[in-house]
Amino acid sequence: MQTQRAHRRRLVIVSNRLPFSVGEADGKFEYRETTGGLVTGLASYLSSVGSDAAGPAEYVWVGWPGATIAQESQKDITAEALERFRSVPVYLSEQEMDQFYLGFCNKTIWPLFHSLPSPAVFEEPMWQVYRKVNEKFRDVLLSVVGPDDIVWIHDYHLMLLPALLNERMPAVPIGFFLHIPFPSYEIFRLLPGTWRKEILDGLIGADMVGFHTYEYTQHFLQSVLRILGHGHTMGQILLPGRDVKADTFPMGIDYDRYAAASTSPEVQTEVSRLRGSLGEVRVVLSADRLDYTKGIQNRLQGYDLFLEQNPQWRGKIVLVLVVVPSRIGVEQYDLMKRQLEELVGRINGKYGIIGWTPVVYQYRHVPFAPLVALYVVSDVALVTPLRDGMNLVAKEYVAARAGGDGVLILSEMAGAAKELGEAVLINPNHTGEIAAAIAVALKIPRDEQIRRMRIMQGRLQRSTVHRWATDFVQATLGTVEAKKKYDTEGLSADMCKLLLRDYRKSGKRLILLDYDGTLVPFVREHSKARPGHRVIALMQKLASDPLNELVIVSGRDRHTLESWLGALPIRLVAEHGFFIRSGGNEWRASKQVSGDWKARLTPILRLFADRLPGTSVEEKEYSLVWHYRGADPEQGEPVAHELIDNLNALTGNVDVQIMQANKAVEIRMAGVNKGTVARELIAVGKYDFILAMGDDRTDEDLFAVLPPWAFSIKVGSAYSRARFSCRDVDEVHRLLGMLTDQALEEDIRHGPVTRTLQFLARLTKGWAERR
Ligand code: GDG
Repeated sequence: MQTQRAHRRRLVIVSNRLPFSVGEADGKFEYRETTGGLVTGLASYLSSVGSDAAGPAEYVWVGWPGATIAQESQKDITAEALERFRSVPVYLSEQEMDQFYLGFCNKTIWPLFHSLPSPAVFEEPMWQVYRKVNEKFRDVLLSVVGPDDIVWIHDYHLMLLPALLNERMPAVPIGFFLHIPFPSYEIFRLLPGTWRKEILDGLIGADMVGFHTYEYTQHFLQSVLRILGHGHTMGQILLPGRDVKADTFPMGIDYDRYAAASTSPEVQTEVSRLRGSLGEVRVVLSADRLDYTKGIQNRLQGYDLFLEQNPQWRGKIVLVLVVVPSRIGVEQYDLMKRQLEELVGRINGKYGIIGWTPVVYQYRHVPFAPLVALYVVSDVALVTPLRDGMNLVAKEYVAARAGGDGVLILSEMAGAAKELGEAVLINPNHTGEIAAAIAVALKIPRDEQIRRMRIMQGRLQRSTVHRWATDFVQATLGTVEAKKKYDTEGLSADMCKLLLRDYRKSGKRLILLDYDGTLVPFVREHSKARPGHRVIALMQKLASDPLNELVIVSGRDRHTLESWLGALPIRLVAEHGFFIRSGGNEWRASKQVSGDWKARLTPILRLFADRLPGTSVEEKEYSLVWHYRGADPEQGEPVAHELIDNLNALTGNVDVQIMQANKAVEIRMAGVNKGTVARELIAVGKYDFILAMGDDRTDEDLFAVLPPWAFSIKVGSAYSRARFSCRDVDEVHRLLGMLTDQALEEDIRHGPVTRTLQFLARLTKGWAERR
């Protein structure tokens, strides 16, 4: 199913629905263009794809074709979809659609993400199918996406897809945009543990994750921090080997299309027809898909209350209630429709008189021109969702008000409220507020209506859907540069070959290794990071080579190092260089100092440890550490800054240094660091090979003093003075394993190096695939 390839980047759009639907009539397939928000919204952007040299050259759309298609017909439909709609269908069975779309998407994610947890169901079979369908999308994408393409995945149906795809095509830039709100952590965590983790892991498989509002972006980042433990800087989440950016892109509309249509002859004819049938009344418009999140019931109740409180308006106002059929077959929606109709009937029965019906109700899809005509005839638009990702109807109403009059009543729970502050903003949960807002709207003088409308129009005119899509695609493409950053820093097969060759050639080697985060992974309790058999065996092997001088350079206290590594014939450096022990000899201090300051500062650290649960104080001979790895992930950083401020104030004339380390604040003697020890060792050693590995800021001191030819390797991602970087502790082990591999040694000494090359290929396989 390989589609045509182009030289310039192609944009691959992925969404649950394709821009067309397939149906069968008289044994023949019929294709109908769909008019959903996304399709219509993107149309103007897609029509310009190819015209901007910086953007993609062409596009293709991947998604579900709107019906279950028998296997024997799929080939023909695939061919026609590509030809006519630049689309590649993902075929799903009825059962899959039932569990995936009607099930997990609409019964679990939709209510929960709209902060309405009570209708949400949590059913394992639905989740399993959700996963399976995301994998099906991935499989289709693997046959469509080329190495130069950019992929833009849309919405809550496909939240696992970014990671599934990134795993297989790590070099392809992936953007993900969520059209609905991202809920607060308290709501998101209602998802079962494995699901919520997998969903977040799925999303951060993208290079760019976009949301409509700043609030949703923050909610997402908070969940990523609290559930996955990944912090961020200005929305940039640093992961081992790659960065992910979360950012806000409020979706706009095709402003000119609505503005121009509103004065077009076609719409004007429709407007006259509408005015004729509605009569001399003020018109309030309500138009949305049938959905409980849209707050249609509250709106009707608010209107009911308005008519009750303002009898003078009876007979002079009409609410045009357009409900667009949606999710037909989902019980909850069917029930809601019945309830709505009952409510409309009640209001009409309560206030209606011959010649005046308070609510004019329509349950059907309204095509573009009649919809714009409704925007044009309505004095007030009543948009009151209980929660809404953005809400484009509100924006379309504003765009269609060519004369500048008209009042928008907008729920503050819609994303659009962030941009449309000049509307009459209401809380939709309070019927009284809705009723009062209608009364207020009807009294706003025309001048004031125009003033507010013009401000909103100006804003929407600038932030169009075209700009939204361009910004998003450009931002995602920008991540290609970020990916390159890791390319050049990472351990390549060539660098490994060089390292191995230099190692073998050399006659005297110095190997400097940090302990925590380099040789062993971090654990919540720092006293529990004892080395396992693998580490001990590796150290033993390295140390047994008489050409090697192996040094563990740690910030830990000497007693811990002694008890964990003391049996090995290696050099130990404790407290960041303060204590040194060579081979089996005694420890010696590198500087004679007084540690009096400790007695004064320990109580402060203890106070902070009491204040923030999960933190602890580590007392060493010449340093003190406050560890906060076990603390609430959001509170750790700010409390650490507060502690540092306090300590700085108290240590102005003491010879100590206050360091922010990896999830720890450390106070230690000034003038001694890992670099000072390394410099001493290098000065006396005459080494012709030096390897240094470390993950922490304190290791930067070490990297800084090494000769330029030394192999310095930073473990993990972040800026570093090291020449190279590797991903994690596991890669450190593999690299050290490579140095001590006997078979390779033989190989290199005695001839064909095929085995070495095979080994290197294996070793660097993971690295190569990631880039
Ligand atoms: C989701 C989020 C977010 C087409 N036919 C009719 C009709 N349309 C068009 C409207 C508008 C679109 O459908 C509806 O968009 P909304 O934004 O109002 O709502 P959702 O469909 O729930 O869309 C939402 C959006 O994605 C984009 O990210 O804003 O928050 O839930 O363009 O013109 N509209 C009406 N009658 C029709 O017959 N009223």
